[in-house]
Amino acid sequence: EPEPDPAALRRRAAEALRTARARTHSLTGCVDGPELTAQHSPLMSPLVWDLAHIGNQEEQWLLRAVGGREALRPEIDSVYDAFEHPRAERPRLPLLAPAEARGYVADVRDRVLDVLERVPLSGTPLLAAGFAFGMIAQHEQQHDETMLITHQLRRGPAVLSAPEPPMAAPDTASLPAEVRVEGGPFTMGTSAEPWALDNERPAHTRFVPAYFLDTLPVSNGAYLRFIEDGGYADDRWWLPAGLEQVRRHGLAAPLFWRREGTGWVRRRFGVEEPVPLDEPVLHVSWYEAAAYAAWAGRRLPTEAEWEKAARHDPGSGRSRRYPWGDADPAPGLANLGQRHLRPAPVGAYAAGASPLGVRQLIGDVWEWTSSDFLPYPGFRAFPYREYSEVFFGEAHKVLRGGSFAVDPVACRGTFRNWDLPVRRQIFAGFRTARDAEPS
Ligand code: AVJ
Ligand code: FE
Repeated sequence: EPEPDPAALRRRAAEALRTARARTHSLTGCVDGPELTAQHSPLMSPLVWDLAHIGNQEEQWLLRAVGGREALRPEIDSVYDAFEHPRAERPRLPLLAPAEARGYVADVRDRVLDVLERVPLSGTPLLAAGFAFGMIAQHEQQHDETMLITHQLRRGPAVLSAPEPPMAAPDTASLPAEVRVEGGPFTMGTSAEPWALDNERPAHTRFVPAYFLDTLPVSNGAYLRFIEDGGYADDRWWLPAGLEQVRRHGLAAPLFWRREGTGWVRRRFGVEEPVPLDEPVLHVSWYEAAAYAAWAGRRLPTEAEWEKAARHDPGSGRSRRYPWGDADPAPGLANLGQRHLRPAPVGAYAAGASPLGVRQLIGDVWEWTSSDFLPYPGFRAFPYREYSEVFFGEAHKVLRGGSFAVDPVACRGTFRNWDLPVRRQIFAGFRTARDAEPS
């Protein structure tokens, strides 16, 4: 690969920061002050906390650590430290008011753009290829997805709108339900992707036995058959902790669904609509996904199976950046970046399919995998333990592939997300798998 040209790297970093900020402004500019400081759900922060937290992370990493500049507002570090204050207590913190928070993030950004012009983009791991700038753009975009979740939980009239995603491709009904992925080694993770985060590293060889994977994400229509077959009331499909969640909260359908007459409607960003049967199912917990898979006589894919399907090219034997190859995501390839405020129907984005024909691995809905969030062999926490390392273990399950709500800068074939198995408000669905050979 040619050495990246520093001017091009600077442009790419500035563009990633600019894109993130435009998204942040649109998510915080469409509601008034009281709506920004309100807590719309105890599961979420007030939007104004996310806003200033975005600026504070940028100040700590890009102004202070990278730029070596004097701290702008050191006294607010603790208020915006996610580990010091759980989400439930954030509304009672001495938060910057909306106008102050906007001024603060703008001040930080002005100075950061000056830092970006002056620092070398090589020499240290934080500077190399502009990593710290890419990391902070990804951080802002991750909070933009979090803020979109807050908007989804918020009650009241709609304030967001976007064009509809594309329809399913015409060949959808004739696609095979599943594809066979041959057993064998593949390269998982990356050591080359310049802005890959610590948990995606390093590249290493994994052996995966042959398996079958769904061509498409599980649809609302398919999930409805599980509901109508009494799936939520049947102990056979559930892990004990999943059953406990179902019983305690009286769960009978994905979050945001409501029974109306003989059918179901769902609320999406303040608008109720009949549940679209051909859309990937969304807002199910890992337990619900696993229960559906058990009911279907299948299982969730492991994280390695998901990544092999998304990256391994059987033709060349190489692992690529995305299912369609090494090119960056584009609007015709995947539903990313909040361009649409919903997943596209299953079978859309034929051009973004993998070599084996698996569709919508990237974008639309995060996909639950069966795997715990664990470090790869050779993992090293960088640049801070609190991004990934403190979450490793059995408590968190891995999600892959990104949703319509996440920007391409924070989504790739190696990108790893994680959450608690009870989590339902995130933009998560799933697809299923099965062993190819009897074990
Ligand atoms: C990787 C999405 C689980 O939102 O908790 C944001 C990302 N880390 N600020 C989260 C993150 C620090 C993280 N997830
Ligand atoms: Fe954060």
